[in-house]
Amino acid sequence: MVKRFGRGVKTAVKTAKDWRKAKREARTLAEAGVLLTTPTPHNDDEATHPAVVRRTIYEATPCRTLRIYFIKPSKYDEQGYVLYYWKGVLPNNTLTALAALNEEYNRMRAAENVFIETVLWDEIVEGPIHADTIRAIKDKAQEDGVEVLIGLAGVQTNQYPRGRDLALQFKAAGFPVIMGGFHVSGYPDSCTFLNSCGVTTVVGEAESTWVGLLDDFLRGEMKLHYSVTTGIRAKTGTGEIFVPSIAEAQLPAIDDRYRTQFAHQTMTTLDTSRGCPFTCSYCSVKNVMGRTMRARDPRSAVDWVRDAADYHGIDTLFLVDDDFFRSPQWEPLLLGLADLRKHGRHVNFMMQVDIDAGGYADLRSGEIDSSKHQRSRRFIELAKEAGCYSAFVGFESFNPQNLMAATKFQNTDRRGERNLAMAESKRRVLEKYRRVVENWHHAGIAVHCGYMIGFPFDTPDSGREAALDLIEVGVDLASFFIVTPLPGTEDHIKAVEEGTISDWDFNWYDSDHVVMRHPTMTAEEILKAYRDAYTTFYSPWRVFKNTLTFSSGRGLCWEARDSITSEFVYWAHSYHRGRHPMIGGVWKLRDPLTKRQVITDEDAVSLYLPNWKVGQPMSSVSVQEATVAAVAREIPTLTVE
Ligand code: B12
Ligand code: SF4
Repeated sequence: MVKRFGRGVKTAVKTAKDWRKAKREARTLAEAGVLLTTPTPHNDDEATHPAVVRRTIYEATPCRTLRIYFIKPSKYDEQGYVLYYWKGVLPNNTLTALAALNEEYNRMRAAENVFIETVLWDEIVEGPIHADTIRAIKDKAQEDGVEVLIGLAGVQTNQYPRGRDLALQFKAAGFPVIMGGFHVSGYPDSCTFLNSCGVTTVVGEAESTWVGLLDDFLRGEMKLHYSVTTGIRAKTGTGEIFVPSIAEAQLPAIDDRYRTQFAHQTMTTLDTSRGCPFTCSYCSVKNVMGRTMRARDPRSAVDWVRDAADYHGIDTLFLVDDDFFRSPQWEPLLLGLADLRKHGRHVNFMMQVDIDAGGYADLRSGEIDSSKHQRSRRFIELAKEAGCYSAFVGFESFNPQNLMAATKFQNTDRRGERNLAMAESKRRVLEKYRRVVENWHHAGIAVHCGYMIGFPFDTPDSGREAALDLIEVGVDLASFFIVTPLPGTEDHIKAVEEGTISDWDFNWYDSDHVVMRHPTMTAEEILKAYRDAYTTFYSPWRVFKNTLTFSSGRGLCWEARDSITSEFVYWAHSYHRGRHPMIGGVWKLRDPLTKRQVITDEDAVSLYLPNWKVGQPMSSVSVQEATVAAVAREIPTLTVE
């Protein structure tokens, strides 16, 4: 039986106005896609690093054209509507990384009369896709005589329900559909389901699978499932996987049209390395990207930053590497960025690092400066010279029992002393965090920390206590998260084994909701502790003081003060509105046509693909046949009771 939401919302209303709007959007995006995929180096030197998109006069030659829509699905909000904003906070790195792979494909297959167009659609800022948009995409493709492939991109677990609903609607309309990202990469059950509906899944990083997949598609032989089977063998938290080397991988494309959707339009993202050597039990990075660190060629990355500044006016970067301090190439990259500054490109950046990156002053009397400390000292020095203004550091808990339970040993401070009293152990963690914050501040760099609520040894007072401790150690910005058993993590495996999962609706796996039972606290107590944490840290008085003083008094550089002052207000505002700031934006909008109608996979398939035979994985041939058959059908009418 199909579960339905909503009270009398006529989601099936198809006005000519909506249709025209959707068609216009598809046309604009298609044009943007052409610009995106046709970089022309402006002199011979730059022919070697043409990753950055430039507006060029482009002369088309008739060829087989495949228009790929990379769509980043949003999620459903508390009322069941697709969450989206007038302006976003950060452009999505997955979209730009995938767009770059298409550019590379075009270069590789230039002699074969095939051209790939890229269209990026980020639902959180470009608005939800509905039935009329799907029609418009189809009509536009027919008008232009191009083929279309739909790629649902960077789908995280909380975006899976929305991504799945879109995948099935596109499938019903006859499009070939692929889904990639952390959710399918960490949760084989969703792959099995999607494959059984004819949706192709891609597990892991696409750098080594994309060319093969596109070749298969163009031959009419796209498979239902792709994963990385060559490259570097990397350990995970539970076994081993293959991951691609990214040394020579195409750098992200910059789409100027897409950037206009964001509040800070001169900012973009770059992943310079991938993987993480640590084994935190709540995190899927080590299991999807492996524990062996891999980096892009630092020279190409620095050239990319130079081009981004010169041709796109980029002045701020978010290095999305999970732990830039563990990148094998941090030193040449920071030196290169520092050199760019000396040559007039003032590009500032924020980055994510582990606790040890800032741990250099962690010395007791009589201890000598170890190589570990020297490395951290050098790292901070160079980060400052290279233009870093903010370091995101995962503190996650002050309680060493929680850190041990989450196997986040790197944050504890035992120094070989096994039988430390709990009070002493806690004091040491606090002191370690304090020294780390002081070290970053000493270089003028702000500290943004991640902190989790709902670990096994947390109590109803943990939220408020944590916020007070974070204020005491001098953290500039804090993001709080509710502990969530994300598929693909050890925490998820354990929660399933112990039967502690309380909500299987993945829409709520956004670390803003309680989806797992706690050993001692109720869900309400966890939520209250979470709320206490942010209302204490972002109290009206602290917001007022921080704004009035322009974040002064902590030795931060000008760029850090500038960004922390506005981010502090935005973070406070988001939390007070009950939204996680990292899933946020400016001015929330609502499209009544896209109200959620189903929760489970089974209900989704009954609603969107009513005549589909679910359950038996199909061969690639039958997928093509079924897709052709589906073209003849109408897009299911999205009606609710
Ligand atoms: C940067 C980042 C953010 C940024 C935003 C993104 C940005 N501006 O780019 C911010 C800080 C806002 C953020 C927020 C959140 N994040 Co985040 N984030 C990351 C991080 C560190 C890097 C993402 C990235 O760019 N990776 C590099 C790209 C190239 O990799 P990728 O996205 O996986 O894409 C590759 C493959 O998956 C595959 N692929 C992906 N899509 C597709 C599609 C097709 C068709 C194909 C063929 C292939 C393919 O090919 C790609 C290229 O190799 C990742 C961790 C990580 N290592 O990826 C966490 C991560 C993705 N985030 C995570 C989470 C949970 C969140 C939040 C929910 C947290 C919160 N409560 O705020 C929010 C959700 C926000 C949102 N709406 O997306 C989790 C997701 C886990 C899961 N199973 O859901 C991750 C994995 C971190 C973790 N510790 O587990 N995040
Ligand atoms: S939480 Fe951070 S340090 Fe821990 S495994 Fe994940 S990326 Fe690495």
